[in-house]
Amino acid sequence: MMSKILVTGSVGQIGSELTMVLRGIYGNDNVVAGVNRTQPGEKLRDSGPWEACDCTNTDLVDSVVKKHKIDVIYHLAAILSAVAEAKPDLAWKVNIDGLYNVLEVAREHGCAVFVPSSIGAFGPTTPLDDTPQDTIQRPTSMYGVTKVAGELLCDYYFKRFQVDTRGLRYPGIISNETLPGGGTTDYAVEIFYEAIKHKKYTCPLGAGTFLDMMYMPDAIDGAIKLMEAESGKLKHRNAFNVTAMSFDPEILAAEVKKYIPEFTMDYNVDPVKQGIADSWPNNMDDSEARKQWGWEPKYTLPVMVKDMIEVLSKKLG
Ligand code: NAD
Ligand code: AKB
Repeated sequence: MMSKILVTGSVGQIGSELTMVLRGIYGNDNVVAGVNRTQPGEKLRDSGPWEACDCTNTDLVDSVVKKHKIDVIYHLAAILSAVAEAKPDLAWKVNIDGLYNVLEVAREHGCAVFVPSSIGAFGPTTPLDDTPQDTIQRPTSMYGVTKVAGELLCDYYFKRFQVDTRGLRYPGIISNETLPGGGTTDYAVEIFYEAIKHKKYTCPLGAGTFLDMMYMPDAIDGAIKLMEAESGKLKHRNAFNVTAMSFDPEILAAEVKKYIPEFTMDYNVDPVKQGIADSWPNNMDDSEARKQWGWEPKYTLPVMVKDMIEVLSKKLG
């Protein structure tokens, strides 16, 4: 049976690309782009259906799911870590109340739900190297609090109501279509725009800050592969550690310099972002995702950097 899919937060960094890939696979008319206040861009608007879908409004989510007979929801609407620290009330409303509403609608209409978690679901007492799939999760950021609660809520809806919830703990996602939405790992995208436009970048995270990262095509493949995986094979559902590379700003800058030799980087450390980054894993162990549903990222750091420079150089003229 062909899936009818709703993507919430579809104009965001991940949604803007995931929606288009889903349309390519499942058919344009079968993938509804859910938007909040921002109007969808031309690509999303002209290639398939779109609907206003503020996840804090249960009736609205319910009416979109009913109208389009949705059976799979990719729930991407969220407030990211740096914005969540500045606006904890909004983060709670969107990341917790919004998720609860989506799960309730999914329960009512029998939808499967993909919900991204994050490296932000870990905290300073987590083992930060080779972070295991099952380990201490005591995050100290508002974003992290909502991500752990979200993982647990999704597990609960599966156990209690058999809602087919699945999720990935994404690391920082690097992409060239839509700018990131206010996270701690945004520097790893911004550096490319600044290097190409101005040949210099001021980094808000200090040298030596190692974090897991991933290129967008792998992030999209992972989400779809997990949603297509045979349910019986999944021992964990919410949420799988997944990573593709780990680096600090110095290593990334050195890689960028290979293409733009005159590029220079200095630092102006943002204490909020640095505090969050220091509490997140340096590199996660994603062997459970590899074992249970065949996770296998394709992009290494050098391949990702080459592609980012090529694509953005064309895009930015
Ligand atoms: P983003 O900030 O780029 O996009 C989120 C979208 O949600 C935005 O378009 C925003 O307008 C929308 N939104 C906000 N409030 C809403 C509401 N009330 N109703 C409906 N939509 C609303 O975020 P993203 O990077 O695309 O992230 C998608 C998901 O992946 C989030 O759950 C995020 O926590 C997770 N994630 C992202 C990254 C990353 O590096 N991008 C890493 C780990 C996890
Ligand atoms: C953020 O930095 O908030 C996100 C994430 C890793 O969850 N990019």
